[in-house]
Amino acid sequence: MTSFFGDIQKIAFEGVDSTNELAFRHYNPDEIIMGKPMRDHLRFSVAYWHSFAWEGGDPFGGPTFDRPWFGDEMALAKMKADVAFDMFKILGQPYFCFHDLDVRPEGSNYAENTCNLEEITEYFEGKMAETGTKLLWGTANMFSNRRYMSGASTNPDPEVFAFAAATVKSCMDATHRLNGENYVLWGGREGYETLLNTDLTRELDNMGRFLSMVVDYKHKIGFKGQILVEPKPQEPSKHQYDYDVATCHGFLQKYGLENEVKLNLEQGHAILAGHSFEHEIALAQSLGVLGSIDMNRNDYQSGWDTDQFPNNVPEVALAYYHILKGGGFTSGGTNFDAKLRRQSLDPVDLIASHAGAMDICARGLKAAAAMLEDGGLESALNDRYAGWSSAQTKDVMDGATLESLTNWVKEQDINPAPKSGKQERLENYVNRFV
Ligand code: XLS
Ligand code: NI
Ligand code: NI
Repeated sequence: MTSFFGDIQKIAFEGVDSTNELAFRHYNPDEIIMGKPMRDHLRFSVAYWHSFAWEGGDPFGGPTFDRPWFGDEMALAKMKADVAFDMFKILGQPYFCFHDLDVRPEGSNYAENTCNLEEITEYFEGKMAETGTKLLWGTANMFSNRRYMSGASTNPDPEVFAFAAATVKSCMDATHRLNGENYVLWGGREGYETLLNTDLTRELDNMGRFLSMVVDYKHKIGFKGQILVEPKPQEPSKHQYDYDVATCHGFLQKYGLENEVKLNLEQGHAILAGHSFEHEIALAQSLGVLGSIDMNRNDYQSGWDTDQFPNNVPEVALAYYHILKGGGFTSGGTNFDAKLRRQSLDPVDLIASHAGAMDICARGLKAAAAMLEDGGLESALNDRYAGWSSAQTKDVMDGATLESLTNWVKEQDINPAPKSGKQERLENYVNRFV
């Protein structure tokens, strides 16, 4: 262990009555929920970028964090990895996620970038073997460097498209080598600032072509992980092509990728798109493209993607309700795409924020499982749609036409009576569990 976290010990489950700030009150990894340990339902992951690469800057001020590994040398990248894996040991979460840029020094060209990434990948291999921490997903940062200011796969310059392709190849190779369970593409600058300079049709076609190449390469190297695209409506681009679940699904269908690519859904992105998180999860579930989640929350007043740690149990409970209802994660998990506030300077803040978030998710999961086991929401849903299950309705609807239904309405003198949607009663029901 490095000395960064001082004498902080591995976080233990102490039960709901514990007043220890650094203990789990709800996350009991071995506890069986609906036939499976909590650990395997939640599949927690730490995001390398927010916890170890982000320096605490905002649009009005520079770094606030003072971390001994900030800098551009390989030795510092390794120190950062040492501290990261120390934190993974303390938290005991099974997974982590990274972008190439989070983990390796930026080189002066593609060859140096790749060489640096390979060196760190090898270093990670040792650390992962030693700690048992696994890789939920890897990804390429194709939005920070100025070469990507007009997009990566949607850049008007084919040389940038090629550079991005080569970069994704190197990150897929690293992810494959580390047995990553998914590979993510978030299109930070795959969008536009103004239509005055944007050929939208060409950009979308290029994005489709790029993603097809990613899928082809996955099969070529025998990478068994799931390819995921992460929807977000805007920020940094004014308008991003991967707007939300519905938009991404339409895009995947248009380019024939709907059976190859799933989605990584982020709480804050759902809110930015004007949806609730459970809406995005339920829709992805329904379209067969739910892959994984980035768990966080936005500030409810500012309207920015503030990537705060989750702390709203009812919201988290409904998210897991839909995940569990759909059978739970397969390759996906709960990645904390969340960062400290820039005033939270201390090493212990990094630990407490994650431990608290893990506890919130565990509470949400337990509430979700209790609701599913109780079956109240399911039976209310079945009642509401019961008309569609009757033998008579099935007969009438089978091959129905506007004329046949008109005849039915006339012959039976159909005169429907409105029924209550019971929203408040259902909300009260949910509140019994959260
Ligand atoms: C940014 C995204 C990013 C992705 C990975 O808003 O959430 O962090 O998850 O590139
Ligand atoms: Ni985000
Ligand atoms: Ni994200």
